[in-house]
Amino acid sequence: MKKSFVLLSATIALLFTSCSTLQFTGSPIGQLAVPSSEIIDWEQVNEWQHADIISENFPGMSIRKVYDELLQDIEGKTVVVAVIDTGIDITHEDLNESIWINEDEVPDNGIDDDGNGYVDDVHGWNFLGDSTGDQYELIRLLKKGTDFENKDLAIEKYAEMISKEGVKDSLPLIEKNLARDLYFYENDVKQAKQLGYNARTTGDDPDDFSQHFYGDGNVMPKSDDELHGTHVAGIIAAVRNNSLGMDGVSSTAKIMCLRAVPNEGDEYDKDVALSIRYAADNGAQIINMSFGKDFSPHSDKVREAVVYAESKGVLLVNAAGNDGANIDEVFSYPNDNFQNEPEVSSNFITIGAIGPVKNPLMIAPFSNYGKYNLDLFAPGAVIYAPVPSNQYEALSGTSMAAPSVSGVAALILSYYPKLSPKAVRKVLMESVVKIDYELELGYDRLQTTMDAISKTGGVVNAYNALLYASDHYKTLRKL
Ligand SMILES: [Ca+2]
Ligand SMILES: [Ca+2]
Ligand SMILES: [Ca+2]
Ligand SMILES: [Ca+2]
Repeated sequence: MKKSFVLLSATIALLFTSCSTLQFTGSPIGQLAVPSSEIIDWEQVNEWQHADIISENFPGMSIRKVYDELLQDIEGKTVVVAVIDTGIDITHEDLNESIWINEDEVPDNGIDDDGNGYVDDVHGWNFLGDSTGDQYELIRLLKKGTDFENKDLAIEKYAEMISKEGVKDSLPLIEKNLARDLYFYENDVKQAKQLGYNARTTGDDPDDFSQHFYGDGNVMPKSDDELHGTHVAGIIAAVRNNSLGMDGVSSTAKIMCLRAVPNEGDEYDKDVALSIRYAADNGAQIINMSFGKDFSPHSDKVREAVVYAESKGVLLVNAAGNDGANIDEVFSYPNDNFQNEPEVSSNFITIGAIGPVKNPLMIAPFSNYGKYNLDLFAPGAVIYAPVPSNQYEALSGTSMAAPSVSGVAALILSYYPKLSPKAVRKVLMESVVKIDYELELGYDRLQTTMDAISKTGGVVNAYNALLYASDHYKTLRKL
């Protein structure tokens, strides 16, 4: 039995090297038509995202099936995945081997050896400097006192934020306080909501996009609770089969670290746009973007960066957000379109979250959704992955669903490295496992179907994706 396995993989490897296009054979996984009534075995929940959606009791991405039945010992090419996020613990025991190294940059010599404008950028770049957190964009906008689109909505959202803390002033009074750049209850609300709080330490003007070079090359987290980026990176690329922690989806991904998302509060459009451009200019093939916000004063600049990344052959994987909202109605940024206008590019894919159940509660109640703006779903609730200081935690969010898809995209590019981002997006979308039974949506548990609230009506599936890429390779190469 063992011998035949070895022989088989040797044959496939030969095929791979001789005609350079790997061919996979297998039967694609069909739709999931009936909800399961089986009880979840919570002992088995760690790495449920790797389970086979049909033969196992969790609606995973069939990653184990891929490694067992398709890949075996076939080595894939390295794929660079940029993670735009909080800091990443590049010393983590289960992640350090998977961190991208800029070979042309000599560390810590104060010189921009590769001439890309960033000094000592060995593992990526930190656009936030020493800052540990920031305000929400709506507060930054309100503080400026100028009129902007959706100002009324911003004041309403601010009122919502502070009333959660027990402050219930009228909207006109709130607006009056905002206009004076102070708020009486400032000390009662969280730091990130305070009007006077200015966390930016990089010395640049965040509205001046001509200033590119600020921050530093230290991509590590700045506080103990800054764990988001490490977790996201681990879902994609935690070292496989090393008896530590968990397995990432991809065994060949190298993580380029771009620290641009404050641990609290909202990211700046400029840091996001420059991170996308840095990734595109320095060899990333995929960018994971597990962040988002309701107000984006320079969303045009971010979309320009998305289009630039497309020209450089980079796929962008975007988390849909955790407000349980329809993002076709309540717009969320970044996005590949402005307020439901046509998409500006073909390299952007937006991901919602499912939890570890194959019943009507499969869609995570916090997940945003939208027939136009949400492309597909992926495992994103109770995801066990690395956090700083060699620890591991189970976290939930569309932030965990996006890197699940980035990992699958890395698998595809690892074996089909010549595919364009448009082609990889097509593979991911055409190869979903459709969920074809009634589901409950949000905390109100409204009846819906996955098809009604997303473009594909399905969940990402790595096994189907590799078979699809194999079967349609010639057509895909033309995209
Ligand atoms: Ca450099
Ligand atoms: Ca250097
Ligand atoms: Ca591991
Ligand atoms: Ca879109």
